[in-house]
Amino acid sequence: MNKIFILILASTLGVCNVYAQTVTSYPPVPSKQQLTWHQLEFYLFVHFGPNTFTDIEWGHGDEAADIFNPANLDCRQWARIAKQSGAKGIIITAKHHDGFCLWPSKYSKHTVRESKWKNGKGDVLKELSQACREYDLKFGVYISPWDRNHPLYGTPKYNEVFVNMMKEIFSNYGPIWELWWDGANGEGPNGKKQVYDWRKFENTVRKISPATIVFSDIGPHIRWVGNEAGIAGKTNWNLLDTAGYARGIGAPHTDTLNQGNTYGKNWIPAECDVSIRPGWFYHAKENDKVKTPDQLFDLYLKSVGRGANYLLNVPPDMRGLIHPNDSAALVGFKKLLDENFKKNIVKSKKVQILSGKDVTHTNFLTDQSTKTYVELTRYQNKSLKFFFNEPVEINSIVLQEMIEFGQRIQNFEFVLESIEGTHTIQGTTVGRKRIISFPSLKVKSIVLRITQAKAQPILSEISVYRIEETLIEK
Ligand code: FUL
Repeated sequence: MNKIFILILASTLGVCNVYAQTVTSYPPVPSKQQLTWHQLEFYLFVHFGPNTFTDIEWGHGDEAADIFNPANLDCRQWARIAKQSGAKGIIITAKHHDGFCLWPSKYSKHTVRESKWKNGKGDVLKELSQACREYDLKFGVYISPWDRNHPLYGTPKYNEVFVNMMKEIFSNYGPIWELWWDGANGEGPNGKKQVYDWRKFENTVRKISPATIVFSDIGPHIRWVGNEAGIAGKTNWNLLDTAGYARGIGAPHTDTLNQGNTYGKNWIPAECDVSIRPGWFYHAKENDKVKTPDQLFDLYLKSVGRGANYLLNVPPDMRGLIHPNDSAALVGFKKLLDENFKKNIVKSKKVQILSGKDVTHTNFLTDQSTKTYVELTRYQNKSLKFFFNEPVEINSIVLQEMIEFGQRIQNFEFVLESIEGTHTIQGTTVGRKRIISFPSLKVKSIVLRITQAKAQPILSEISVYRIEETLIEK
């Protein structure tokens, strides 16, 4: 039964007063690939390369390739840990700013082939792409356009080199799920800056791998969140205006990247990149500075809980393995997610839709299916209510908007009736997921009102939890 039919049937039976036939998209809307991307929520970033061995963050490109020599590299260990932590994929620095290629590229002389590792016969992209396939993880690559090693950098010919490298990667290790174009752009070995041919880069990807999601500061498919702390705006539109900006040489203000544009012309959602350690690459001196499971959970609330995706960097050490401190933190984080979001207090519970004196009911918002939804026509006159016979203790409410029809909600409010009195909590955007957490209250009822929207709001789910009090958003 398709969802339109379910809704028509429901309204015919008087189960709820929603009218599926009025549902029209409010553009811009996400593409099919972007929708799938939204559903992934959380995945790992892996920064690995010569910097791992030189103990610095930005290699100069003149380091001897020999330095790259992980004694026990095991991409299956990375994949296993990613899987255990609930991550849905891995994006690796195939080439960072030092230009060193983690695959034996024909278009560079600074690669794994020139290193001591496996006598120059190793290929990290091959091993990781295979491990991801084995563990059912998406595989993505970061390829830095900035290259501090390549002799052609700073000349038009480098654009060809970059295109050829992408072609190599797509054809030898694909499918590539996400491609990460970093924004840093400095001088090459000859002191020159590159004028990138972004149009050509983009056309190449579109032609050879149209399903790949492309990240850069301003998209085309996914945008940078404007900070490297993993935090999306409390107001977070999946929309961005990019006219007048050029990739690599100009982007909207970081606040705009953080919050999006309310009436932005393009669907370009935010991805929150952040490292589990202070640096992006492994440094032994940071072994005791790994984020705790609680901190990782807080970042989940501030990224996924604000409608963005969470890209968490976990850098392997000089052996080529994820350090036990990092894997312990990841496992702890997964445990917190599982335990705290296990019991949805309103699962399958009927929601009352109040409109003047009319009261109808729906369970589409609590059926744990993002396929059923409720459109609130004339939303200004409506509120949604959960009533509890016995007061229940809660401190988190999760809202989900049906983003395939466009992001619509601008402001909402919860009125919580507790034994101590009435508490009002206000919020702005919802998007794919919005988690609101607050100090615990024993509530008799929860009322939700959408106070401002760009078009009739369409909700797909509401869930309610009591998470550990120490975990509510800091
Ligand atoms: C930045 C880079 O300069 C850092 O080294 C790191 O790769 C980070 C994710 O992006 O622009």
